[in-house]
Amino acid sequence: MSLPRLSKKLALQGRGLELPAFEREKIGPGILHLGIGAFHRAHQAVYTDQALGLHGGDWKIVAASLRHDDVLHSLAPQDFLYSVGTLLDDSSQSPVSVRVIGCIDDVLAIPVAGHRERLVKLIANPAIKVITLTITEKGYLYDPVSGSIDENHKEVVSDRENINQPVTAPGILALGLQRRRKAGAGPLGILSCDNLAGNGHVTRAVVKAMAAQHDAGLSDWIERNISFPGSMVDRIVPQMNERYYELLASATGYEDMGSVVCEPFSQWVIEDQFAAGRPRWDDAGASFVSDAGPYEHAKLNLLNAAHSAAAYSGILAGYQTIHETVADPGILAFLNYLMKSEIKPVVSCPAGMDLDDYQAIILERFANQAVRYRNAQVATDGSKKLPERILPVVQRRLDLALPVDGLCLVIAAWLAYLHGSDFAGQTIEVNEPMLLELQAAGALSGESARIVDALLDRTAFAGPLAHNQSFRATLYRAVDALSRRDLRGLLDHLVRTGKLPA
Ligand code: CS2
Repeated sequence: MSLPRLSKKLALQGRGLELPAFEREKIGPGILHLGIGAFHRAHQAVYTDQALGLHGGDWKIVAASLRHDDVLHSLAPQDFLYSVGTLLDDSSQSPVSVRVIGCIDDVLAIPVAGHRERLVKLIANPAIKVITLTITEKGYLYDPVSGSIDENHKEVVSDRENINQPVTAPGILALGLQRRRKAGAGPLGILSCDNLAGNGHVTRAVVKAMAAQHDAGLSDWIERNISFPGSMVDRIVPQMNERYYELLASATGYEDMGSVVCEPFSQWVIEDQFAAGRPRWDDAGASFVSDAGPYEHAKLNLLNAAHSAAAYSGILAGYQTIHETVADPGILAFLNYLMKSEIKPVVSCPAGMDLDDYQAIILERFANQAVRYRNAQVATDGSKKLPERILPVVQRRLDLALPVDGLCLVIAAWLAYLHGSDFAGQTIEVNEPMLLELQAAGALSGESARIVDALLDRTAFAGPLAHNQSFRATLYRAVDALSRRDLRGLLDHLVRTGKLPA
């Protein structure tokens, strides 16, 4: 039997769902969001919806997709309503609890003719007071070595040559802010919600670098008028699949092509620096702090680092999902070792947080069987993720002359994953923006030492760490040890001795 489609005409009462507690038509937009993927829909939009229900205010979201138009086509026929399914564990009576989100006002998609111009106009619209971003690590085009935009990236080069037709997020923001300045539309806050250390500083740097292409005055104007609060975001949001669509359809009795699912846990720590005000996200559970740095570091270097470690080792061992991977005692022991012995000693603890508890909660979240988070999803874009998650920890340990064997094994596992097959010879899906560059450099085949030299000498992957001989030597041992393809034996040795085999 075919189900009716979710829309504002569909009666939603009586279905056991949490519904928007505000009158959608009476509230205007105040937030522009770039990157309307599943994470935004299951995280910031949920906080915003809750804050609107409590306090009202013109804070609806216009959300834009920079590369695709699929979210536009799923949400537009539903009047931009969608459902968030929180996946509950086996002990709960129902497998999912559903909340309908009403705070999306409109969706733009750059591939659609005219939408880029609408997006740029919105940035210049005084009603927009906050711009939020989930554009993934690679969307910032940030070069950590120069501390600014990657001037050599082909999209950056193209945006510089066509400053009025930008394709990158920093280019679009710079053009919009130029119009905002001209229109006298006033200050605003730009809030990055991506997994990058110092995400506020990174955003400021790349937007100002693009703005300097317009005119020098624009960069100064941005410095004086635009705030770039940093934030730490946390919620595990698996990709949708048939099973999840069916689960939601049976829980709601309607069809929703824009729905998302997520784990129960959610956290958002935000620096309270909003140049033109903000919704009361704190009443919806977010925390406002003066410095999000320690929270970002703890999250990136414990949760995200362990996620990547689990994903690459899990893939090589033939597992599909994070929860299956952490059910493997050898891999679980490796993750515990990595966090406890190599990461925690050099991560500064945010006030009031116990890192041992944090580690236990992270592993419990990974083990949630209801959340089928694919290893392949975590494994994407390793060249952009590992420099945020693993390399800073390596650097801190080497500064203290501490060994980095387990951390190097994660990097070696990433390189092994890039070969495209697991240790049983099965083909695996590889998503890596630097793949061609790594291949051309010779970092994907041959002797272990040659692979490491190619990675460190001929690519920008490791930044200044490339010159550290102890890092190079340990990475060489890790690549070599892994080339013997005995993952179990290797992890066991490492966990017992704290060392890779000589
Ligand atoms: C994950 C993150 O896909 C990944 O790389 O490590 O998306 C992770 O699920 C989130 O950061 C959790 O907040």
